[in-house]
Amino acid sequence: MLSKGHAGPALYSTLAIKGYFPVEELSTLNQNGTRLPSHPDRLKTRGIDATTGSLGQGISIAAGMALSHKLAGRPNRVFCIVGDGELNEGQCWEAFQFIAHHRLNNLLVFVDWNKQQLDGELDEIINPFDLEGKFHAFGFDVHTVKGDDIPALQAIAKPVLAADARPRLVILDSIKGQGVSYLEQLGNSHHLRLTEESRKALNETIEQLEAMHD
Ligand SMILES: Cc1ncc(C[n+]2csc(CCOP(=O)(O)OP(=O)(O)O)c2C)c(N)n1
Ligand SMILES: [Mg+2]
Repeated sequence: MLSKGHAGPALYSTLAIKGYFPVEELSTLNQNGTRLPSHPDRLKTRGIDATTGSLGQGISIAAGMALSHKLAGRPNRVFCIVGDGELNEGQCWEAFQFIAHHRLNNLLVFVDWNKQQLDGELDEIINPFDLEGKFHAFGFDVHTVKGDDIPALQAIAKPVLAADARPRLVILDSIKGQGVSYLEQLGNSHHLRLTEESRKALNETIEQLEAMHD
């Protein structure tokens, strides 16, 4: 569940690699008639469980799914990614309280703590203060890891928790645009205007990545 629905393209790439649709279809992103609109739409795309993009709603849907699995005695697990700017939505905190209250430990929440949101630094817009402390106070078993530390993430995500365990939440200490030095260095890369300079920098990164995977 991608609660920060504006990151749809990242989810589409993963779904394509997993075989939900052809990789070639990724280039239709946002075009008229595409099955891949910038924000996920469950009626358009195979593998998308919920329509998201209105921030705060995805985590609430994830909580409902997890409760439904639990009530029905199903072993299914739910994974949900929430943005750190998304946490400005009060709805998120209602959902977190609900998740903790119902011990929905079949739901694993990831917070993409990239310290930035749409139009600037988190601290300048609405300071989230001590995220770890807040989630702990809300009843979660909180883990903070580097966003690209795959072995650490697997170690946290794989184990199925005991029925009475506190729900688990992972704060991903991440960098917006990570892996693309041009984007990492931009103050705000939420929207990107394609100029000669940015096009050149992005093409160079794509070539480097392609060379790495050849
Ligand atoms: C309810 C709602 N309010 C505002 C927006 C506009 N909006 C889209 S992305 C975004 C920033 C979200 O920040 P964050 O979750 O940190 O995502 P990041 O920029 O790090 O990808 C905002 C405010 C929205 N999509 N939904
Ligand atoms: Mg952010």
